[in-house]
Amino acid sequence: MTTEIIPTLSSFDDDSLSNAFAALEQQATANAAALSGPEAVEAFRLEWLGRKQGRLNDVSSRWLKAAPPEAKKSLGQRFNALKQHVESLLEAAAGAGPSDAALAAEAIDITLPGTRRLTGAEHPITKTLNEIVSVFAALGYSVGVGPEVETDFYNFESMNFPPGHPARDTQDTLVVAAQERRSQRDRLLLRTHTSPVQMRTMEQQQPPVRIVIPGKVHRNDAADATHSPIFHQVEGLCVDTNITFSDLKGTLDHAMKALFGSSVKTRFFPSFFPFTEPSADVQISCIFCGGKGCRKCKQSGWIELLGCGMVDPAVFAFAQEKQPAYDPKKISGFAFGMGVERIAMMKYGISEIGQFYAGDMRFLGQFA
Ligand code: 2NM
Repeated sequence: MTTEIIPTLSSFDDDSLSNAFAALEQQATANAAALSGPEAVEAFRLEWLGRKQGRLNDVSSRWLKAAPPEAKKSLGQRFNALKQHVESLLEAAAGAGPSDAALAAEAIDITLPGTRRLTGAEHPITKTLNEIVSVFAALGYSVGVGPEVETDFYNFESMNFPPGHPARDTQDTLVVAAQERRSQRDRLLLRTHTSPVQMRTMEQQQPPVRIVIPGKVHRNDAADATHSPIFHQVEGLCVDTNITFSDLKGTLDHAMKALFGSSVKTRFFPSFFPFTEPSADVQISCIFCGGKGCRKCKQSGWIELLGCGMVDPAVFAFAQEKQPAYDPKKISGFAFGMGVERIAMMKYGISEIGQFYAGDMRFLGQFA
């Protein structure tokens, strides 16, 4: 848009006024023709009709004031004609925007009810995982995380799974392809448990250690009602001087009461895990029948829920390679591991593990 100011008028005869006003009209017409978009139209309005700096204001204050009395009437008429012309230009330019029909189509009917936004909720697996973690956090445990793609060393070797152990077989483990060039210990796989994070933690941190590791794990299992190749675990590790099996029993008994209710009982059965010695399976009194015997507990009154044991000195020996303080003659520890899906299924009475991953809002909405 041009920014020429209004010229000074020296003579006020009819010809001079005609020429001066014709020039302004021509300018306004040319300006208006070049307008595109609502901002340009508004700038045009300000430039010509603005109350303080508009050109018409200038004409009125400078020409009209300077005019001799006999020229004022003629000048005023021309001024009004010019103003009308500019206003009609403005109207035409503004009208070139969206049509009334287009505006109506875009309009919002504010009398209609609003669109309700769904409130998000924790997934039942996340919720259960957080509950388990909170129970241990309250006992002073910290939370560790680590990679889901692990090396054979951290996932198996350092956990005392000897070469040839069936768990190392690709029948049970999902491995990363094309790694023939790597040594056995550096080969990558999808972690089958969160225990490697405990070894990584011990390498970084001297005892005492109290840590829980929640996370996703992978097994080369066929999916069925209670198995999924991807599931979640919470594992825990406690290392200090004079940690005993009684500490393990007391800790897990407390944790099960905190998770399932204070009337729940626990019992420990001898078991085997490569990374613990002695090892135990933990059962809780059936939360459905209170221990009397029902279909859920196969009439036994007990339900098996997790594995645990005293950390094997062979595991500490691997930690000692980086942290000499993990001397099995000076320290001891216990470890445990539980499946989050299994606990969530028990807590909420879910019979198909696949429900957790199907993304069906009718299922998930029940946990909101
Ligand atoms: C289980 C059962 C028993 C376990 C052992 C360790 C570590 F790192 F200390 F060796 N982490 N987790 C463990 C022991 C896990 O899960 C069923």
